[in-house]
Amino acid sequence: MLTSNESALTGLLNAYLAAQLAGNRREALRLLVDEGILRGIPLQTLHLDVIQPAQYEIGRLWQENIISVAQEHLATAVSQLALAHLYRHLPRDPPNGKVVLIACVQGELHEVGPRMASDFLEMAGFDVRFLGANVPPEHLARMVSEVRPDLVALSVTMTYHLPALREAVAHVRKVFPDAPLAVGGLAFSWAPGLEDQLGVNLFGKDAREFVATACRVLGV
Ligand code: B12
Repeated sequence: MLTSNESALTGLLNAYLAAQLAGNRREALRLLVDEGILRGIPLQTLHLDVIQPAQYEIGRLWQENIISVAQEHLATAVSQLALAHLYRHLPRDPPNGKVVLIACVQGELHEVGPRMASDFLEMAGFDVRFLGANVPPEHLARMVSEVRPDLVALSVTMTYHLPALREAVAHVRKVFPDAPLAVGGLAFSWAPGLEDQLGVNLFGKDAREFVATACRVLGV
């Protein structure tokens, strides 16, 4: 039996998904703001219980050939706009003085997850440098040596990008041997335990767990 909150959220998720599939950006934003923020739904809930599952559902529809690649692109563009819009409204804890540099490994194009993770880290007071998709390891390392972040976080969705993750880790360790490293993204849910083989720490399965682990590990 769903509680009224759960069924309101399910309704919002379905309406958001419909707006995405129709490519209706105004309606998607209206739903998140008028039916979400203005009704007191926390931003974190809109991210993790509306936008993220909607993106996963888009993936399922695409995999099953119910929607085309073009429709997936249209839908993802709606979520990118939604994240940009919600960014202005993020409640932020006071700065905690810790810098996190977060990037997708080379070849990895799935950037919505680490982008959402960046927003969650900012809400918790971290100073975040988000590099987005497909970051070549040598350029990642160069920025790491310039910025000297408190945490380097790498996102991997496709398991075939795990060699690129190894490369990225090796490059970062060359310039900053003690850099704390966080890894995450769907690749790890498809290959559990992999982080141990890579000698890196997994920081959680979603943005909320990531923030909790980052706070614990960095003593915030
Ligand atoms: C949008 C999308 C794309 C877009 C990405 C656009 C963009 N700008 O990001 C494009 C079109 C580029 C794309 C391409 C491909 N995709 Co794609 N894509 C998706 C889709 C539908 C949504 C991804 C998304 O937005 N997720 C929402 C975010 C919020 O969730 P998330 O990424 O899991 O992130 C959360 C956590 O994982 C975690 N997290 C993420 N990063 C990190 C990092 C750290 C350190 C930590 C601690 C946590 C963490 O926190 C995040 C927030 O809570 C997924 C479906 C799915 N199930 O994810 C398929 C999916 C991932 N794609 C898939 C495939 C197959 C591909 C392609 C190979 C397709 C092709 N034949 O070309 C290519 C590969 C591209 C590449 N080189 O990387 C498959 C993968 C299947 C598999 N088992 O391997 C999926 C699952 C679709 C499906 N069901 O078949 N894709």
